[in-house]
Amino acid sequence: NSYRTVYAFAREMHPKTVKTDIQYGTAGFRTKATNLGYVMYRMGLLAVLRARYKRGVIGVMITASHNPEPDNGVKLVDPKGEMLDQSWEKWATKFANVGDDQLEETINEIIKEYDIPMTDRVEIVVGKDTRPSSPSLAKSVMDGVLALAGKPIDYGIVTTPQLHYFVVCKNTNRQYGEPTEDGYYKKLTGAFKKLRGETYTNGNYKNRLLYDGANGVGAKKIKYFQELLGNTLKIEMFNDAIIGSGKLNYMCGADYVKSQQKFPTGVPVEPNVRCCSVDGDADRLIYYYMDENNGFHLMDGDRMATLIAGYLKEVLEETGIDLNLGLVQTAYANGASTDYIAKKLQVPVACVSTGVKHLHHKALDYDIGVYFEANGHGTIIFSTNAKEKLREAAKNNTISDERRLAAEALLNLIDLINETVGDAISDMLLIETILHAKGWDIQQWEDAYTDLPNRLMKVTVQDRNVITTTDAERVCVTPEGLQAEIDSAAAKYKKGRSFVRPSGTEDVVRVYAEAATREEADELAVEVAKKVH
Ligand code: 16G
Ligand code: ZN
Repeated sequence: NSYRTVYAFAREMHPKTVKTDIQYGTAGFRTKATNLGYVMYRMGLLAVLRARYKRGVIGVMITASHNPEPDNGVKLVDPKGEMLDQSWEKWATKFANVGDDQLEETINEIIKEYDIPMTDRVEIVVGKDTRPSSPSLAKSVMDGVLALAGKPIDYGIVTTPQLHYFVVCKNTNRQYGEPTEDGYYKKLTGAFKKLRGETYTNGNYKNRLLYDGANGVGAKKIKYFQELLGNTLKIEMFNDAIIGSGKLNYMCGADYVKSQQKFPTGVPVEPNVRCCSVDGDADRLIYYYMDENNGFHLMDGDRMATLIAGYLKEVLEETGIDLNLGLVQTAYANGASTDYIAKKLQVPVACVSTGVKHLHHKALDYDIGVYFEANGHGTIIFSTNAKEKLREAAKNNTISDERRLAAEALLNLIDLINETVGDAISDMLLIETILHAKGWDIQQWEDAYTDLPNRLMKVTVQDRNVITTTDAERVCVTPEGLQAEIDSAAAKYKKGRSFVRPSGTEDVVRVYAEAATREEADELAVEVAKKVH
């Protein structure tokens, strides 16, 4: 076998311009957009190989999420809608870093290792965010797909979760939904309207929400929801600057609000009014409000997780069906949220390493698996067993109306949820549904528990990989002795907890600390950061 065209294309149109190696990290490749042309071409090649190996449709998403506008990135989506399997990440890294003249050889190597049939005419779905660099990078991906005789399907500008949804629709023969933007909007808004019923407000819940689109794709796509939902939910959108303005994620968006713990620019401050922000590819969501004293209140991924898990538990009990429900968090979850979930809600909690793929994987262990990172990325997945039992119950005339209706409500919730990956807009509709059902305003939601003050710091070291961890990143293994020092530092503070881990996306070590007071959390973080140096 020879893949001459692959080399010719590479040499003439997508030559490798960067000498230093890059690594397929937690969320794929991510760097300055100007350094990514050849990487995209090669990911097009790899997508075709993966699709032929899996005998399914593979997705390629071009985005750098919450990062600044001049950055870009790429991630591959597997047939079930999950992130590229970890066992292939090394191939992605290899494909990105070999010389142009080694591409043929590398392709032959992977074909041989996996015995990949090279005849199938596979489809590769390609999506991109609103970055000015994205169109030309998408073209590079599609050139790679064509070089190996795959069929690229260009979805244009879409959110990351929309792309995951298209991949799953195509691979399940449309059982999951229609693989079109329209199909996606209709599925979500249809379920939302059924759940809301005839009364748009309820108790303290008002159907008005301020929405920060981060000047990105989340702003473009919310318009379809505004139109389809009308007065059911009045979404007032802000931060929809034109493409190329440089304002993407700038002082707004979910990452800014969560990490700066600040109200975004561009959204009017109205005391006690519910607001939310999405990030640059609309897979993260954060809620917040400003009180009448200009105090800022943040409702992060942990808050959403607890609200959702608590509500699902209630509805599940009403159905009378025995299904196991669990919640998955990371070490960054606020200790107060973990306490509340485990002790008050009595829902089992698991802790895994940072990164969506780890959370998603663990959530598959439950019939109903809720997962959220504190940064606002999360979703809920339902097992086939859960879906079957709920469908049976919804049709069963021998059980009480209450039980039947509860099963129906859960089925509608499943339709509202994007099970493939965290989806800011779908999560937002879910939160709105729950607050509406409970008749709660945002303050009542906040009343569940009080966050422990916490502090996140970055430390730059010569080699961040000297730090290794275990037990879902909560325990530091090397350098030897560091964990003991962290333990003794944390023990000095009331409710003190701290951990360190090498970042998967930046060349830094991250330090997290929480304690009973703001001052103590800050002190603990600084103390641990000094030990890392
Ligand atoms: C990536 C992850 C995100 C994680 C973050 C941590 C995906 C799709 N995204 O953005 O889940 O929270 O990395 O970054 O997995 P860090 O390793 O630099 O702290
Ligand atoms: Zn994102």
